[in-house]
Amino acid sequence: MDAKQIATLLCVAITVTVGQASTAQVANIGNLVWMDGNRNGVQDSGEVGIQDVTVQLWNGTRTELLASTVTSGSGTYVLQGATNTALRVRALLPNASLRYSPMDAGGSDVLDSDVFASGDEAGFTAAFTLASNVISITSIDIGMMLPQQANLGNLVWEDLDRDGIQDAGESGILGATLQLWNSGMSQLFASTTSNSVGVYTLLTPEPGDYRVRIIPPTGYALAPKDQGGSDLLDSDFNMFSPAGFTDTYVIASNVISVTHIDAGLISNRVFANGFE
Ligand SMILES: [Ca+2]
Ligand SMILES: [Ca+2]
Ligand SMILES: [Ca+2]
Ligand SMILES: [Ca+2]
Repeated sequence: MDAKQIATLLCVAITVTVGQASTAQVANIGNLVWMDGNRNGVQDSGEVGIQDVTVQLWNGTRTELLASTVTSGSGTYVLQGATNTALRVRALLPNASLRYSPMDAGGSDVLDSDVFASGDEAGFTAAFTLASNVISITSIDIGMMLPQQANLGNLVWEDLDRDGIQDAGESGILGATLQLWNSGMSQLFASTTSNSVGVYTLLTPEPGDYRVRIIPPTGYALAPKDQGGSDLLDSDFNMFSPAGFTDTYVIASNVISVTHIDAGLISNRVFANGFE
């Protein structure tokens, strides 16, 4: 704190002293919006502030916007609010790719994020009331983060004996189309094809509920699903209802990779020959 800041504080203190005890005073409320690189809700060394984030002050019931500002180049903000009345701070996500960090993580209010991460109150703090002798609070901080993405995969194989199980000698199939859909199968997020050894990877945009869909190459049909006792070795795509889709996979926020979503394919040619 430099001499000017001290002088400012003294000035405020004097104002408090001469004012009526029952009169609401004004306090500075702050002070940081930061990029939570490791998504843990804690301000860690190396995590920097985010510039030009709109931060607002609302009344406690969120019916009245009282003040608004934007963060500085170092991610700091200051809002002025009355003491002795319920208030909330709100920070707006500066773009659609960001999310709020987990709230109240770790053990320190100085280092945590103070806004709800989801729900109706996402981006708002809980209501708080500053005592009349408070002139500045700097522990109201907001963490923002990129959502965790997860790789889903990873094998399309030729099920020579048509038992729905990955056996020795059964190799990968090139050129199957794999798609990532929401659980309701109304939104397509990503598409890829299996490579020369039958491997594919789809990247989820964020944690959530997903299904993978397969469109087999010409001449192939799906093997039976969930055969044998091992999810690592079975086929996970429905032959019917909904045909070509897996069941729903719930991808939690701490999941970075799922590699047992595999598809067994049966060659129509082999199938036909078998019944000739
Ligand atoms: Ca962090
Ligand atoms: Ca805090
Ligand atoms: Ca097999
Ligand atoms: Ca599996």
